[in-house]
Amino acid sequence: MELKNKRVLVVGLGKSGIAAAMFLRQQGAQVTVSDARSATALAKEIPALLDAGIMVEAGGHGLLTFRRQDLIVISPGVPLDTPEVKQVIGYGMPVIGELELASRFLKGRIVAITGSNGKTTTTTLIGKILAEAQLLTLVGGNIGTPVIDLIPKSTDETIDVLEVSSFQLETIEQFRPWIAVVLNITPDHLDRHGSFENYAAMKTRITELQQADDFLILNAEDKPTQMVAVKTKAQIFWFSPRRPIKQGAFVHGESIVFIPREGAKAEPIMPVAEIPLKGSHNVENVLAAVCAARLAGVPAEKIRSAVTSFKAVEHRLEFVRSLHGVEYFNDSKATNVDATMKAIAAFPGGVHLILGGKDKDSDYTLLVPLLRERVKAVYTIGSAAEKIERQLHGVVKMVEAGTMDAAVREAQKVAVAGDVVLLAPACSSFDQFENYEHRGRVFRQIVQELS
Ligand code: UMA
Repeated sequence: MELKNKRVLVVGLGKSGIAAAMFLRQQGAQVTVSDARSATALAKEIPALLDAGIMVEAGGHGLLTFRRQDLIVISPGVPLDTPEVKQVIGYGMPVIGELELASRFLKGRIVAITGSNGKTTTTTLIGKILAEAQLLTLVGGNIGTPVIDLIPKSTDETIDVLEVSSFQLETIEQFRPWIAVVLNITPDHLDRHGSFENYAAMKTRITELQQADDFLILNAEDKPTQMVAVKTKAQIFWFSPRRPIKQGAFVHGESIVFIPREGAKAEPIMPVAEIPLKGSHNVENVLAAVCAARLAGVPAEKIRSAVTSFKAVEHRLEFVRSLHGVEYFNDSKATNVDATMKAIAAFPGGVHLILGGKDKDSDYTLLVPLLRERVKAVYTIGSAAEKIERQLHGVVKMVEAGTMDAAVREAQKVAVAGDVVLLAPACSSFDQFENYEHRGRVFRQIVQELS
């Protein structure tokens, strides 16, 4: 991809946009960035960009700025139906995302992980297993490090383990993973994708350019994920915690086993009891990681030692503290209903659940059976509170807490020894926090300060 002297517009000045703009500039492009936020809000970011010779448009996107370009690179958080983006696509202007741009320059083999839930845990775990097996491993993507930032470290020998979101997959053109993983597809981001079908179609794009010498790892227990199998040319490896698989990883008795090809003997990998993470969904994440690691050539004993020493990733069912016999867990990354269901299901009962934030067109009634079975009270926060209260009225005790601080304190008042206070909000965070990490940190701090 020749970028020298090309006029390139980067839309969105978050992590991806800044990384893309700087990279494009280094490649000799004439770069402009455009962001909806005001110059005041971007005061921290703008000076470094100007110093690098990058032009900045703040406080909104100007159609003229968009029309003057040779290429547009959009951040994952910018929808394709943003009016200016839509218009230039209509004129035939090339529009790609940061993932696509990065993948044109990234060296090494790509392991890409997508799914509605479990992406970050599985990405981190695969990265850890490969690194501990002495493979040159880079980890990035939706997990927090823009893929572009991996380019300087990537070589023909590296394995680039990338968490990829539906937002990033929406704008790929040539992105072709050597190993692709689809963990599950459950409703999420419906406000952006319009329907579950559109969202599932975006996730399916992960395998669009895979060929017969690539691998696709799929969840045999998740119907929408099974549909991805129809769309691939890659060799499929399945995983299941419930039943035997002909080619892939599954739980056999008390152990995880792997079958490298149909008809081959099952290789024992590790006892399920040695997985140090809470929740049955994490067994699925480990099974997916086992498939990826075996396909990358990592022997069973190395996988076992890396998994057994793995610690829960921050904000994913992260244990915060125990106070007067009440345990506090931070699952701020539970930004959709399915993730919240998995979080509740990780506990036998006595749950005080903090729910709410920015609604994503979600159906909270899906929580009803688990709320009845395991939850003592729900504490609502954020702008989705009213909808949640309406949908869950009469199901379980509801406390309109409003803020995180009030929610934690109200829960502390009534929780008794053996109970769990769980932040698993089923919503995005952007109404009250910068992002889910910020929300998780605020929760953790409030909990640490309880006496
Ligand atoms: N913006 C505009 N115009 C718009 C919309 C947004 O200018 O129409 C601007 C905002 O004002 C802001 C910037 O775009 O300045 C934000 O861009 P962004 O939302 O793409 O955020 P980044 O900081 O670049 O972070 C992105 C991912 N964010 C999203 O997909 C929303 C991060 O995933 C990712 O870690 C990062 O790139 C590095 O790859 C976060 C996420 O929430 C964790 N992902 C979703 C999820 O996991 O569910 C998909």
